[in-house]
Amino acid sequence: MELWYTDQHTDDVRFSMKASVQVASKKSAVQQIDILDTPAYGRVLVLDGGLMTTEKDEFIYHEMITHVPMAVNPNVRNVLVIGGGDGGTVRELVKYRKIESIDLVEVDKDVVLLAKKYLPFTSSKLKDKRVSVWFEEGLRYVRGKKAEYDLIIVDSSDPYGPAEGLFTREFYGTCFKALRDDGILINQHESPFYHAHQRSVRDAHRHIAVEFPVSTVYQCHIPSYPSGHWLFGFASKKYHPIDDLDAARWNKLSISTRYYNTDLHRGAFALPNYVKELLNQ
Ligand code: SPD
Repeated sequence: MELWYTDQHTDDVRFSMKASVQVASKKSAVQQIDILDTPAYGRVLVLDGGLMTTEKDEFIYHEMITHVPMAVNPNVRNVLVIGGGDGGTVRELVKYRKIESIDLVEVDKDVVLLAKKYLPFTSSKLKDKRVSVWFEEGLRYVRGKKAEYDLIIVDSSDPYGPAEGLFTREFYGTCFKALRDDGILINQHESPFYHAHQRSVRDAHRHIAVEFPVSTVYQCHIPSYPSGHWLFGFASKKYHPIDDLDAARWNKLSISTRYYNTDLHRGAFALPNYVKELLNQ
């Protein structure tokens, strides 16, 4: 008998991958966590039935959420990652010697524990001495922080269930206060493609644009995510994502990446018309 995992992308669209074995299954205090081995996508992490990350294409997501802001602001020293308990974003951040501290705030301790055990490459740098892991709700953690961070990365799950509060105007306002004067906020911004997700994309963009003087989105292709067309939000108090990109300086760092490069950085901000219309509605 064959085992298949299906991610429900919309009421009318499903995405299935064959699985060879269910490696872990746990009902945590926050959500149902499953880890499966699949021939096509390697080991995959599933939260409450929804696909979060796969060994095959996680590099695209984690490189794009990290290196875009790091190539724009050379002075990043203190970083806050909200969500991201699998460790993929931290793995990319620790490539920068200038970063002094990374606070990872993950609501579900079991995600971190299971990632350490079953996703060894993705979670490999959670033990870096610059990393502190806090098990708390992101919104609660960031409330009351004032000008502490140069970069906040919101590496959340989808905008319902445990991550709902991370797509609200209140949350973006607290992030603005927690950032220094040249701070950057990056958030995973969902897919603009299916009608079912467009409202959350538009609302998130609208809420962020109220708080930050610079606010736009950039895109990449993540095959295992709904429609494959994925957006990230780039919001900043000062830096423009392309005008302030210093490609020569970033390339001199010789950071090894499989997806991100500085040509792609510029191109990622060139948006299809349907996305521009969605954001401007
Ligand atoms: N629909 C899937 C969206 C998941 C975004 N977050 C993934 C977390 C990987 N660190």
